[in-house]
Amino acid sequence: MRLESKKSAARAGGVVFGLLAAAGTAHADFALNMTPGVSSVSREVYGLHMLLLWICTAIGVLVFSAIIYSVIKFRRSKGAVAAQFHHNTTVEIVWTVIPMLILISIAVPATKVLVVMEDTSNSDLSIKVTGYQWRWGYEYLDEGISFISSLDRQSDLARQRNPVIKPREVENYLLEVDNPVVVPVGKKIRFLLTSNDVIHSWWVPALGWKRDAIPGYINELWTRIEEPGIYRGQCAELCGRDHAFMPIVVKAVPEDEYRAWVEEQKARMAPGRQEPAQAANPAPASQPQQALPPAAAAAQDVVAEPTLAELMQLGEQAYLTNCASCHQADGTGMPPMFPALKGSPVVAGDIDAHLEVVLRGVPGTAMVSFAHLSDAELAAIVTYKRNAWGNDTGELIRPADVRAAR
Ligand code: HEC
Ligand SMILES: [Cu+2]
Repeated sequence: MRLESKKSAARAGGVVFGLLAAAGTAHADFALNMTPGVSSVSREVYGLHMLLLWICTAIGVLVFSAIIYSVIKFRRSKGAVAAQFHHNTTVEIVWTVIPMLILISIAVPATKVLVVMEDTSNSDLSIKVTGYQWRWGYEYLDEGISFISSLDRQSDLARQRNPVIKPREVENYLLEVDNPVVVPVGKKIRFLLTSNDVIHSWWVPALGWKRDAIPGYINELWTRIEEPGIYRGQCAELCGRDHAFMPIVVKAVPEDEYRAWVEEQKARMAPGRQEPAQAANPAPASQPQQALPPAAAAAQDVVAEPTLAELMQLGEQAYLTNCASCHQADGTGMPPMFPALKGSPVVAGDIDAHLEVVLRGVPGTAMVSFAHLSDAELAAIVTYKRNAWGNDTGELIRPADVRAAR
C-alpha cells in the first residue's frame, strides 16, 4: 500500500516534468505562442499576454505545489488527522486580499492597452473595410480608391479540386488574394469595419487584434505598422459556406511606394480607363503588373473604343475574380441558389436591364451591387457574359455606356 502510493506519486511527478519539458521545447521555436506582431499595439498586446501567462504560471505552480505537498506529507497512511477548526479571520483576509491584488495588477495594464487600442483619433488615413459573402471590399476614404479583394485564382482552383492545381503546390494556399490592401508603414491607419450581409470578422494576427464586421454598424480600430512586409489574415467569424475562402492580405510599404500605388489606383478608378483591378496585385507572375507612368496612363485613354476581343479578355479575368464564386467559371451557376448565366434570359436580353442587375444588384439576395467596379471592368464583364459559354449575342458594351447607366 505504502509502496503503491510512492510509486504513483513518482509517476505523477514524471508526467508533470514531462509536460513542462515538452512545453519548454515547443516554446523554443515559438510554435505555441502568440506572435508579437508588427505594430506598437500588437507588441503591447503581446506584452500583456506574456504578463498574464507568467502570473497564471506562478499561481499554478504555487497552488499545485501546495496540493502535491499536502497530499504526500499529510496522507492518512502516515497517520495524519484532519484539523477540525472553522472560521479563521487571518486566512480569510489573506485569501481575499491576495486575489484582489492579483486582479488589480492585471486590470491596470489591460485597461491601459484597451484605451490605446480604441483611440482612433489623429489618424493619417482611413480605410473602410466591408465584409461580403465571401470577399472583402476596401475603400480608401481620403483617396477615393475602392476595390474588392477576393481569394486568388490559384487557391480558388485548387480548393475546388482542380485536376491540375493541387493545394500543396499553391504558395500561401488560401492566404492569397488578387488585390491586397496596400498601406504605408509608420502611419496611423484607421479601419472602419462593417458588413454588407452577415457578420464577418477582420483578423490579421500580426496587427494584434481582430474585430467583427457587422451589417449596419461600424466598428473602428487602428494600427501603425512599423515594418514593411506582407501580413496575412482571415475572416474569423463563421459567415457561411465560403467562410474559409475570404483571406486578408495587408501589404505594408514605404511611404513613397504607397503614394505611387495610390496614383496607380486613382488612374484605374478614373472614368474611361481600361485598367483591370488585377493590376494591384504583384503576386501571380502570370499577370505582369502594369505600372502606370503618366505617359502610359494617357495612352490608356485612347482605348475608349475597345474591341470585342479586348473586352472579352479583360472580362474573363474580372468575371472569374468577381462573379465565378457564385455563378461558376463556366456560367452554369449553382441552381437554385445561384442562377446560371449561361443561357439566362436576363443575360441574353435587354442590355440596359442586364447592366441594371449588375450595377444595382437584386435587393434581398446574395446578388449585391457591383457598382464599385470600374466602368471598364463592368463593360468587360457584361460583354463577356453576353458572348461567353455559347451566349453568342455578338453585342459589345463600352465603358461610356456603363458610365451613362450609373
Ligand atoms: C455572392 C454570390 C454572387 C456573386 C458573387 C454574383 N452573383 Fe449574380 N446573382 C446571385 C444571385 C443569388 C442571383 C439571383 C438573384 C435573384 O434571386 O433574382 C444572381 C443573379 C444574377 C443575374 C441575373 C440572372 C438571371 O438569370 O436572373 C445576373 C445577370 C448576375 N447575377 C450577374 C452577376 C455578375 C456579372 C457578377 C459579378 C460581377 C455576379 N452576378 C456576382 C449571386 C451572385
Ligand atoms: Cu466572413
